[in-house]
This record gives sequence, structure tokens and C-alpha cells, in this order.
Amino acid sequence: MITLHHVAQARSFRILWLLEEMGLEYRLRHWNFFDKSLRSDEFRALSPAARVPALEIDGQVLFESGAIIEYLLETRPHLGLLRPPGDAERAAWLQWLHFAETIGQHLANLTQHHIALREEWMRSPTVMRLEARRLEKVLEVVERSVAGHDWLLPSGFTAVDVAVGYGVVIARRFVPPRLLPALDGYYRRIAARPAYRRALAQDGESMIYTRDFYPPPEETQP
Ligand SMILES: N[C@@H](CCC(=O)N[C@@H](CS)C(=O)NCC(=O)O)C(=O)O
Repeated sequence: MITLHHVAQARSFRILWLLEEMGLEYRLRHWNFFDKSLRSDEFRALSPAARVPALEIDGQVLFESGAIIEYLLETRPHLGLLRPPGDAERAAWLQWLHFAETIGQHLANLTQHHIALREEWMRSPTVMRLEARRLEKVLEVVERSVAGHDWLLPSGFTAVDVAVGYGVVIARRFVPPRLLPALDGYYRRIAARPAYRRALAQDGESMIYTRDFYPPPEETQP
């Protein structure tokens, strides 16, 4: 049996959503960012860097969501969610799979500043404004792609829409959706997918993002 170790709203949501897209059976174990349980010996034995996701599968434990996506698709029937070596869209598929983490780095910085750093004096308003702008710039790349077709690859929905799509969903809390209309349409197509909705129903209590939108701090003159 596959077991996914998951924190609500975190990158492990990609794997939860993909497992639903693939129709695989799995157990879901919820963890919490804020009670220090990710630092426990039990969790570090699963994921040495104390990060989610971790996936128990085929007698081993994998961490790193992009690698887990590739492994799942290479080892299970995948209903067209992979573009394997030799496929005309292979290079684009790999590019988007890894671009998901370019989006992810800005989300992580913004999440740290707006949420994890609880005291005002710990935060850098400059970094918060800069990261929001840098996130918008990388989202513009996705915007241009999905303006031409429904999903990232012209041939249709694949697992890279799960990898990047998770970032697009979370990014709406930091970049106003009205700035990127094609991306807003992409988000709506994601939100209408039955597998996405099933994953969302199991995501768990929202502990990281409790507001719909986190605006960058106002610029003030010295
Ligand atoms: N590139 C990794 C990133 C994993 C990662 O940083 N996960 C975050 C949640 S989105 C985490 O577990 N953070 C816990 C921490 O930083 O203490 C992946 O995609 O699996």
C-alpha cells in the first residue's frame, strides 16, 4: 500500500492530487508544520530534510515531489499523464515539471515572510515586495502558455499541470488573479477537475494560509 505523508496546503498536495488523477489506492497520513512533529525522529526517518511530501511506495521511502511524480508515472499505468523519452513533448514536459520549483521558491519565501515569521520586526518588507514581483514574473510565463491552450502542453492535461497547477493555486494568495486573466482561466479549469476536488476534500484543516490574500507591505519613503 502506498502511504503519503502530507501537510495541508503544502507541496505534498501535488502528490495527493496526482494519486487521485491516477486512481491509485493510498493511505494518507497528516502532519503539522507548527507542532514540531516534522522534526521528530519518526518523520526524519522518512524524510531526512524534515520536508513533505514523503511517499512510502514499493518498499522504499521517496522525498522530493518532482521525483515522486516521475516515479509514480514510470511505475504505474498513467493514463497519458507522462510524456516519456522519445515523445515529441518530452522536453517541454520535463521543463514544466522542474519549472514548478521555480514558482515554489518564491512561494516558500513569501510564505516564510508573511506566515512563518510571526513578528513584524523579523520580516523584510523589501524582500516581501521583491518576491511578490518575482512570483508575478514567473507566473507570466505560465500565463503566456495557457493563453494558447487549456493545459501546459498543447496535447492536453498531464502531470505537469499538477506540479505547476499547485503553485498557481497557492500563488493567488500573493499575486492578484485579475493581473493574469489566462492564468485565472487555467485555475478555474483545475478547480473543476474531479480529482482535484477529491484531493482538496482530503487536504485537511488549513493551517498555513488562513487569508485569501497577503498583500505586499506598502512602500514608505525613508
Ligand atoms: N522541492 C521539495 C520541497 C519540499 C518542501 O520544502 N516542502 C515544504 C512544504 S511546501 C516543507 O516541508 N517545509 C518544512 C520546513 O521548511 O520546515 C519538494 O517539492 O518536495
